[in-house]
Amino acid sequence: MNKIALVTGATSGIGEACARKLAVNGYNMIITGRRAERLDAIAQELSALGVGVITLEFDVRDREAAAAALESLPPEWQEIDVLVNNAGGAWGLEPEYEGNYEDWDTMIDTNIKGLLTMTRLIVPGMVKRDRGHVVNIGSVAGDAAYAGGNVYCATKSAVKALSDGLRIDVAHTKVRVTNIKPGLVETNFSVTRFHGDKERADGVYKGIQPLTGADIAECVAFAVNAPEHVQVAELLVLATHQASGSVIHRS
Ligand code: NDP
Ligand code: 8X3
Repeated sequence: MNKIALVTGATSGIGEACARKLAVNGYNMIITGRRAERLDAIAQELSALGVGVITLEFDVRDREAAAAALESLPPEWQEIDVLVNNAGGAWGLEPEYEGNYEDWDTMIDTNIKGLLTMTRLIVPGMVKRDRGHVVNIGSVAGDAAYAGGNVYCATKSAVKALSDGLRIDVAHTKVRVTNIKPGLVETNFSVTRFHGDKERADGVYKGIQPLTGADIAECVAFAVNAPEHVQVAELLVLATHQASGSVIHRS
């Protein structure tokens, strides 16, 4: 059987692109998200590439649902080789002192606790088999805060800390841990951040050529396909006219 990769948040953007890229690379794919119809459509497309595909519909914030979904996998699919912890997003861009409690909970529960849950459920098997790769989708936002980024930036700083911590905890094994830190990627990210305001979301990518989900998937594939003795610990990937989370040159 081919190697198996599981991508969380594979229904859109970076996760969808990673699922496509890993399938092209011959991985049997487990794709997850909350939207069953998107999962089904993407599964059809990936199956046409000749790989096996299983869809799991669950919310990463629901630990029991995540555990049950993984337990539902056929035994030969439970030996996951690559986990891409991608599900997440930003909700709101208000100053910290005016932030929305619900948005804060959503970001912390999804970007930090959801990622931790998936890691806790899947990495023990990797350690036992002495092989595997965890790719966390962090962000340039985790390197330094920017205006209104406060809690989102904190969650992505947490992804860095959790990636570094896990890398230490599995250093005695052949399990590898990579934190990919993208800059501006045009996906549904900003629509989510602005609670569905598409016009405001489009403004984020005005005057600059942003990255695409496919660009980030290339980086994920680079890390995953590196020789076994090579651990790509971190990759910061920015649009060419972006210098940091807050320095963006627009024409
Ligand atoms: P999208 O909004 O396009 O995709 C987000 C994905 O996350 C969707 O597939 C969504 O699936 C899934 N998701 C969100 N919440 C949950 C949840 N509670 N349970 C399960 N799945 C969930 O945005 P991106 O592709 O841009 O974002 C993917 C990751 O990349 C995020 O972690 C984001 O922080 C990070 N990132 C994005 C950047 C950007 O500029 N776009 C830059 C740096 C990092 P569904 O709705 O079906 O559940
Ligand atoms: C997404 C990139 O700079 O919009 O994490 O926060 S940024």
